[in-house]
Amino acid sequence: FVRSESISRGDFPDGFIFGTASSAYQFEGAVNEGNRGVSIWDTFTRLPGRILDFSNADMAVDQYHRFKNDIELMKDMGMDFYRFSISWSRIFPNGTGEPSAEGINYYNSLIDALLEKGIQPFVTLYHWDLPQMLEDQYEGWLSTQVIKDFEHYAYLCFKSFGDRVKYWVTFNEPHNFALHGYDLGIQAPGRCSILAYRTYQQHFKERQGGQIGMALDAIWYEPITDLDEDKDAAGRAMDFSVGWFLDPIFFGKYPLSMEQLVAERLPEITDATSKMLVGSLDFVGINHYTSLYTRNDRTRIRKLVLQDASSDAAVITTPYRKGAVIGERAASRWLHIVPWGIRKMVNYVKNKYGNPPMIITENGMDDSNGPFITLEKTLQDDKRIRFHRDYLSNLSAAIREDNCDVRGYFVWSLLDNWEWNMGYTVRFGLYYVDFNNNLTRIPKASAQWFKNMLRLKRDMSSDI
Ligand code: PNW
Repeated sequence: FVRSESISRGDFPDGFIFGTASSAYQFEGAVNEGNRGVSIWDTFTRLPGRILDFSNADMAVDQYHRFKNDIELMKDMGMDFYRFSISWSRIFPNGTGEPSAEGINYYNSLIDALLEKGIQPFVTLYHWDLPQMLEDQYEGWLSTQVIKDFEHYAYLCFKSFGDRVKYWVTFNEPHNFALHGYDLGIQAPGRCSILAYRTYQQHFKERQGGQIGMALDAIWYEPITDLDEDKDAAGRAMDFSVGWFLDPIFFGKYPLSMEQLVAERLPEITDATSKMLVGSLDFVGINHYTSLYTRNDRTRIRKLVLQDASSDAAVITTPYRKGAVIGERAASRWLHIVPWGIRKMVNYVKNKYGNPPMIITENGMDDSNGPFITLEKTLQDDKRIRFHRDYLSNLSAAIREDNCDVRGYFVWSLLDNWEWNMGYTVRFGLYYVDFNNNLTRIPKASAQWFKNMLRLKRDMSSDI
């Protein structure tokens, strides 16, 4: 794989955008302020034993009150964009009906403060925090009723913020929240809505000129051997994660392997729906962190034992091959550092879907937060610097050598924050947050690294 000692902004095309990413529930806090309604994550975090450290995000990193300060941090690093999500329950406390002026005001202030500092907003409409009311009324995403409510909410966001927001992500990781929320039940209670895209197209596109995509969680599945059966297996693993959402949007139907293996559970795509679907995306958002080896599950052993959705594809995934691990681990068990995977990932999307515009909507790694880890060590995060240097080198090669149409890159995340089931136990930030001392933000070495790397234009790169 490619490895460059000195990667910089200059290694990317003109106009390539850099930013950091976040989500409302993980960052905002202030859950009882501003007329915000209850979301399914407020409820879920109260259930016993679901979150490793028994925490919730009532406070999180309090960005609701501190966004001006946080914008300074982005500005200081030289970031072009900020990806955040809107909390549906701030806009519609009951999920639907009358919008809340306070909620709209909050996001207006955030967006205006960003623009004032020259940072563009990149906005996710749904990052997992469904209004609780919709879950109670009709089981949320299990009901087609949610499509109308989501459209209503999306319409209001386009109308209120679309004069200033030119990039929209409809869903963050539909694959993830469908499986974890509704199949495995380990995350708060999938399906997808094209109506939001068509609504935008019909009412706002011409006037506002923005772009809409989805952000897919995309693990790269590498065949564990050269055998055809393992290559096919890796193909199925890709179908059941990325293809599940992109095939309908690009080809108007589910991947063949899904039609063959889970026909009885696939919603029907009528000709009319298929027509609505095709072309309902301006860019493909890719949340990419890691890669796994994949082999054919010849005996369908997983199906016998587990009977979960991930066994449907008849694949076995593993970070190990002949005793060697695919890449060094970050703090999270699922996150192995595999820089070449990002290059294969964007080449896969290029080859299968005709090189659509792609944006890396998340990439990053966490360090752990154990009792023996000193602050000094956490702040000197050389591992994270290597991580971004190596992933960015491979991404740059994919753009320059393989002609992949990748247009931007967002780091997960600006700050350490509340990491879902892991609570506050892992830290993904370029900035350290002191949870014991007024949520003070302290730059890690990686923040300084990004600052240098974003300053340098082509041919100015020196050793970083
Ligand atoms: C993302 N994987 O989830 C979410 O969008 C963020 O909210 C979250 O904080 C971040 O990643 C870090 O976990 C993912 O297994 C979870 O490859 C798992 C994977 C990818 C993304």
